[in-house]
Amino acid sequence: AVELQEIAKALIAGSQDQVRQLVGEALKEGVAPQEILQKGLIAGMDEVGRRFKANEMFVPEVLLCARAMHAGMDVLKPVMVEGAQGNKEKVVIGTVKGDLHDIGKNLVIMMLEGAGFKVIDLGMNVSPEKFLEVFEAEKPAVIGMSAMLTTTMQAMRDTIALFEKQGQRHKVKFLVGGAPVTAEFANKIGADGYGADAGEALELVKEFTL
Ligand code: B1M
Repeated sequence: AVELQEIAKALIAGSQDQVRQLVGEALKEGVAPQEILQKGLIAGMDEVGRRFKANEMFVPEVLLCARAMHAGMDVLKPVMVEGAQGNKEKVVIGTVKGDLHDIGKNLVIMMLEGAGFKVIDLGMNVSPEKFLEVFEAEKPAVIGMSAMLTTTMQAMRDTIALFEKQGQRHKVKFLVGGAPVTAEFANKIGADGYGADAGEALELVKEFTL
């Protein structure tokens, strides 16, 4: 049987192939995708974060780990979104300007798609102007913004301010999240909600679209 810890170890080692293979095996053995995600992939990335902070790991290695994480998520995704009824409302989501972290955002997308929401993923480094342009074209019910740096969090405020300036703010709900973001910050910048993790993000989007 695949030990979920092995998945975490393979991720820390930055081995895409091994992560892909182990996640596939765990799924075949009937381990729940949520458990593989939490105790395998996220547990591994937590350790990477610890080592990165302690200067025991550096950007090139962390990039490999991020690729391994994505490889594992790609295997889980079809299973997690299986059977979803895709008739729910539209959500536009992106990582804010200046920020190149997309793993958390992609997890939020997986949860939303799994619940049947139609997600338009703008990727990373999304400017306030881009959010507005896509909002006007797509008219989503919710806009989700992710930020992982204390410096890029401010772009969330800029985005909401731009919508206000253009008279569009009341037409959409803003959901924000990412490691440095707090409920207090979300409140301060006038967002409608803060999701501490992908599960909370889904609950809030459900509330917003009731
Ligand atoms: Co960077 N990085 N990184 N990094 N990186 C952090 C964020 C950092 C905390 C590491 C550290 O020093 N301890 C630190 C930020 C410090 C700060 O500002 N407070 C940091 C730094 C400094 C940097 C660089 C500046 C390093 C450098 O170049 N010297 C640089 C910046 C690049 C840029 O963005 N302009 C950089 C680069 C990178 C890589 C490219 C190497 C890589 C990203 C690859 C990628 O994403 N494709 C990377 C990584 C992987 C990390 C860590 C190790 C892991 C992040 C991650 O994916 N976590 C991270 C350390 C850490 O977080 N402890 C770190 C796993 C993921 C599942 O969690 O993203 O938190 P998370 O998402 C969660 C929740 O936050 C929430 O739900 C998710 C699932 O539960 N959530 C939302 C996220 N978005 C949400 C949106 C929502 C709702 C919930 O609604 C819309």
